Amino acid sequence: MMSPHLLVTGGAGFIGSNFVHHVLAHTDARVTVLDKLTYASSAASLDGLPEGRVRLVEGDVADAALVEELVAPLTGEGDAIVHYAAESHNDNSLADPSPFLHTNFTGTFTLLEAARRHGTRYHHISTDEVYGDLALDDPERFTETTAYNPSSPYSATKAGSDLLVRAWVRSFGVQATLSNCSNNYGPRQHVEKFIPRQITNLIDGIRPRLYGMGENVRDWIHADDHSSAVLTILEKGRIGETYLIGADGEKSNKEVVELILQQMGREADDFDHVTDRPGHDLRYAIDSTKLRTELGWTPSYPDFEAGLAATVDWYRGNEAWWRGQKAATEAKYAKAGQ
Ligand code: NAD
Ligand code: TDX
Repeated sequence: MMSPHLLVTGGAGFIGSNFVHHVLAHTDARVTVLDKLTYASSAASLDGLPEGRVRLVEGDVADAALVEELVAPLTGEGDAIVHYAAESHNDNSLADPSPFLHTNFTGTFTLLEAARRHGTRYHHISTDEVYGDLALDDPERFTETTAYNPSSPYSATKAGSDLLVRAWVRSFGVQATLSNCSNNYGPRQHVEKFIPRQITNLIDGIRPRLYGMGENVRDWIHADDHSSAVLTILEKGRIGETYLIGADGEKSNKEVVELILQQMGREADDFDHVTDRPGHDLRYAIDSTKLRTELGWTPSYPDFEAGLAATVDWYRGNEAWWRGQKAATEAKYAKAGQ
């Protein structure tokens, strides 16, 4: 029997590349990565993978002819599309929403149409941001039945793409599953994102930047745990179902900055408050009971502080990976007073 063949979109980005590493280490699947190689990508994130089992195709998920060419051969047992590609940064979506509509919405539509034509198994990667935000003292967390209520252009386009998937399952019988995950951290995350920005700022002697008062809460999960959850859903998930992925990692932004400062040998109050993000979601929190009880998944990084320390070490040891993106990223933030 041929080994399964996965088409991983966005596989040169932070979480997609983590998934490619995970799949190659834990299965015998072959992987084709479809990635536009935008500013957020790094082909170097795919370095060191076994020759002959992974192929990188540079292209756009909204390019119907290219998508057709890549999806048509996925006819074997276990073959699937795993759709990570997206414009992923909220701050960018506030500056210019247009690429978010193109990639997140039209790109998903293009992949779904190909999956429909060929009967291809499809897994859709999404975010907890589609549910909007929670009050700090809300005892409830997000579940699979929480109503959609996105706040930013980014989360609105992700919500729209999720709804397309649900409609294509119901109306056309597309063999799809969905997952909505909380905030990821770990190696190879772009320096525009919160944790790598603060770590690399400190390496450069710049004080960390907290939006507003820093009270906003994010529910952190290591990217490796996100990947193991997605593989579990691909292997055991029920078609048409949504699974929430989270590792009980709620922390305020201020707590995270204080931890990074401590781990990097600085005073815990050595940070600055800067202009808040417009429409800034207050709190995200995931209840992942369904994934754990139905599919038997558990996270391997229950200790956020240990995972964060390993992430700090990774950025210290891999400056060549991020240095090229740092100045332009900070110049963009400086314009926004952040
Ligand atoms: P990222 O920005 O690091 O990577 C996105 C990748 O998609 C890049 O390699 C980019 O080149 C590629 N891409 C962008 N537009 C494309 C297009 N039109 N065609 C083909 N490729 C294109 O993002 P990430 O943080 O790795 O997020 C990956 C997925 O996970 C996204 O769908 C995001 O919504 C979801 N997600 C992210 C988080 C998080 O904390 N980062 C949490 C939950 C869900
Ligand atoms: O310099 C900063 N200071 C700061 O206080 C930056 C860059 C961010 N923040 C805050 C904003 C958020 O409350 O930190 C928190 C995390 O910010 P981001 O890293 O931009 O992530 P977030 O907006 O929460 O979205 C992330 O998680 C969900 C991903 O970027 C999304 O792709 C994913 O869907």
